[in-house]
Amino acid sequence: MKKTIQNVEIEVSKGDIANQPEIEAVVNAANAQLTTGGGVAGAIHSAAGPGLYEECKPLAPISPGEAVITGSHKLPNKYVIHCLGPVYGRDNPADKLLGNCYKNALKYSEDKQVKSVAFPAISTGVFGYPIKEATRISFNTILAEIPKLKHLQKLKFVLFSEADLKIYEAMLDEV
Ligand code: AR6
Repeated sequence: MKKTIQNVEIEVSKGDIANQPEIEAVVNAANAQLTTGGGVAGAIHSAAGPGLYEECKPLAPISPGEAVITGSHKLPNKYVIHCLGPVYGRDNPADKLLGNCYKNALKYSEDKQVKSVAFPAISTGVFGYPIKEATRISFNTILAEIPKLKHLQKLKFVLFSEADLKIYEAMLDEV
């Protein structure tokens, strides 16, 4: 499902964030040490190869809400933007910290004049953020940021399950 908002095409689709060849920058749901792990980070690091962690190492640790940008190594993209989402119930205020992830990721993409970016549902896996609430925060943040971006033409949300996709589709339908 797609919708154009202020000249940026917003797409929600089901898939693997590590397999988005048409996208210039993919976002990683990282851990503080920027090491590989499970979920999104595991998929991104194993597709990118060990060079990604070598590049990440000197940039760690990062705090909840922060982002860093690296090359993509063996991934089919140009950049990886690593965001540390809040652990739900531990890192507060969770809504602000999660919003900061999207905001900082878009700031880095704008700095690099990125035209297309793909986000996973940050914090909604191992970090336990309830998906509906996280979806609302991601949309509110990107809608507030889009008017400030000169280069972005496409923003894609890549969801891993049919259930998560339905929640994102309902949200995109509303905006
Ligand atoms: N592509 C797109 N979405 C995915 C993929 C994939 N390949 N794999 C999982 N998801 P998570 P977090 C979905 O746990 O909650 C890692 O171990 C998943 O279903 O990857 O921010 C890190 O090292 C969920 O909806 O990220 C950290 O320690 C969403 O992506 C920690 O997990 C996020 O799940 C980060 O936890």
